[in-house]
Amino acid sequence: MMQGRFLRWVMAAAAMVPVAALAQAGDPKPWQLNMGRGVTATSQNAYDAHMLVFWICAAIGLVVFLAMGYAIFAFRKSRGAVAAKWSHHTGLEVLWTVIPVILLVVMAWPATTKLIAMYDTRDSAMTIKVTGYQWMWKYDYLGEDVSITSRLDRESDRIRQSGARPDAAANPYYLLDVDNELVVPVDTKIRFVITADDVIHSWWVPALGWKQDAVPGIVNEHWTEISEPGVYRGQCAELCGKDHGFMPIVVRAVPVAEYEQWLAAEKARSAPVAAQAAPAPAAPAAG
Ligand SMILES: [Cu+2]
Repeated sequence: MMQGRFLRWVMAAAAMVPVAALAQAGDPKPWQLNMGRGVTATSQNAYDAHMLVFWICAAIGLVVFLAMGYAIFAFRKSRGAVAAKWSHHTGLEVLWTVIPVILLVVMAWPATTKLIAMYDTRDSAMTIKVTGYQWMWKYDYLGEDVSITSRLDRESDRIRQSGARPDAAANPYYLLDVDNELVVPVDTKIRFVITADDVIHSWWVPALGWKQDAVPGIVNEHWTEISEPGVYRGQCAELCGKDHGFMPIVVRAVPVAEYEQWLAAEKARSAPVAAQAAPAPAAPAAG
């Protein structure tokens, strides 16, 4: 009877919930609702922690609203229901304290382990120094003598200066493309040291799963290990001046062999410049 109907309600509502949370990978898509799964252990850990909490919240919401709906419907005044008069129930009070505590521990335990792993930059295979400038990024491959400056690509810049309305079909990466991409190897633990030269910026590539402030005079660090080759885009995430919206980030993750080739080519390209920049030897004194 009444109970059978209640059970059918519960089952119908439960069937509707999974539609809300579908896993998504890589870069954000237009109208994406959930956070992305990303391409690093850090981003996937964050995604898993988020989904665990999401489902716990969804279950609590479901139980509370169903109980409330049932109470409103079944014990309505028109049916002659009279409110119970009690002010204290030890058993219930213990229950509604203990259950949330257990739930908090269940959520905090994995979240803390993941957070600790997220900040552990030890045993990195390489280090890249990221410096934020108004309004571009500089990447130094430490120990390799390779430096690149990465700024908004010419086409995006031309469109924005022209005042024309950008066309998403013709320029899908409008304001999300750069002249020089940050090339990194996959399956390699890369440490990033992040700072700025003028004002506070923030280096953020959603698919990597973290965002780090770039503060003048301070060196922050983070790490990443990308599992899938691909191009991952991001932006400066700190209001850093009038062109804050025009300093995108493009990370190109390639297989290790391809990265080695790229690095060798970059070294060869920058070597003559370095030689020119070196001070000329002092002329021998005339005797
Ligand atoms: Cu910035």
